[in-house]
Amino acid sequence: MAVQHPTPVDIALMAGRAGYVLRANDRGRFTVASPTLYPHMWSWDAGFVALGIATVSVPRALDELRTLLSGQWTTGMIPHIMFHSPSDYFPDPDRWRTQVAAARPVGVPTSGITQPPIHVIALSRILHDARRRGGVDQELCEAFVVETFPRWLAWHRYLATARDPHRHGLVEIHHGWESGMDDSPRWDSPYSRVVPGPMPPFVRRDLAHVSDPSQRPSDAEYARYLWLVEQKVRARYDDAAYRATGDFVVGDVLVSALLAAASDLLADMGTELGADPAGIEESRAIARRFRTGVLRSVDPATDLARDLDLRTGEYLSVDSAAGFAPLVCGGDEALLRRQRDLLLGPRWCGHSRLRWPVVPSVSPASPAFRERTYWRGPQWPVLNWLMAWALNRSGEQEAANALRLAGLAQLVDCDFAEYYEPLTGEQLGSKDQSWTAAIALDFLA
Ligand code: 9YW
Repeated sequence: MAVQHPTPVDIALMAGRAGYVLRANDRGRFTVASPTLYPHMWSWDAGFVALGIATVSVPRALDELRTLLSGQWTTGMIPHIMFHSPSDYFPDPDRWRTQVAAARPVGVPTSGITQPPIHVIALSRILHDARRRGGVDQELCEAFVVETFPRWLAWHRYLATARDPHRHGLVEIHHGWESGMDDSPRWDSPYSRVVPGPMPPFVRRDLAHVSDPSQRPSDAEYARYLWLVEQKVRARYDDAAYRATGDFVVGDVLVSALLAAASDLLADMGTELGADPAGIEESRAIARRFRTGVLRSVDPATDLARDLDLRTGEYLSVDSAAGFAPLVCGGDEALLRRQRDLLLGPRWCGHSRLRWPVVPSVSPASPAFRERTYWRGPQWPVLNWLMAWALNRSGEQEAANALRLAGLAQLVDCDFAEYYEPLTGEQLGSKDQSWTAAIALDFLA
């Protein structure tokens, strides 16, 4: 179906409504991921949210990142959720029990796992905006980069060391939630070896906020997720102790590609602003190692990058959008062009049954594809934004713009849903999702 480009009126309405959503989800110094389903600050959501807010207010965008950094653990880890106030979200701090961890921050309860390192990519977008505006915005942002450079480096160093002790060049995740793509078929094989043991009973709260439970992970999947939390608690959130005992240990290609791209951008910003040369060199070395790891994982038969199950030593071949990790980290021009064509072609965005030619989480041509279930097929606007950003950065402006325009057309109803049914275009999950509104603002800027 041909994409109808948004009209100037659509654009004005969308920008206004996206700004309104972010304003409504603003809790002062942080933004909730969504008003009902996710009433806290999520790590990678905060990165996207910050870059969206920056199109309206650079100081407020920097505050978002500052708040996020206030939850950083002494290991350098940025936790995947910060719980600033009580709510009925589950798993809550009582389930995470991070008080057993020596490295937790003081003052704010957090979860005990991570999410993808999008933050420095967001920061570089914010710096770009701030420089375009000049004046106080530029001064504030440049000062923020200089001040926080060591904190971002510590975050990346944590991923590069504690999460890659054997130097595979792939960041190890200890939970599917750490990938940001909770129930993706990427994790079906490693989760098949996760057998829940005795743990406290639980009541899911997420199902109360959606009309149809099939849009969310199943109860059996949820039990495995909570079992891994138990295993992390038993290891006192020590990465080596978890590695020795935990059921789920996988090298994640998309997290690794984001780490490589973010490390290069950190080094670029550090060079421009006179940061510590040793830190800049360390950042470049991290970028090189993880780019190599991602490129090494590419399956020559499909041209897609593969996660590595570190419990079995096997690469995981699944047609998920994470396979386009090399687009994100770059490093192989010929592969990049092949991935561009693959992404826009009939197995992915150009699939004839798609309502909008927007990146689906799983290829509609794959047997694993399920159009209504969370990360098993639906389109997530942030993923589309990420691929558009990656193409743009690689000099593929035409392809990037195609994703951008299709992404905007998908959002023209201004409900900013969490994810979309790719065949019908129906909104799924939460409405007024902060990161969806944020990427719309960035696409419109
Ligand atoms: C959950 C907040 C988060 C995202 C994740 C997404 C979902 C939370 O929502 O996870 O409870 O399932 O999978 O990527 O950060 O938007």
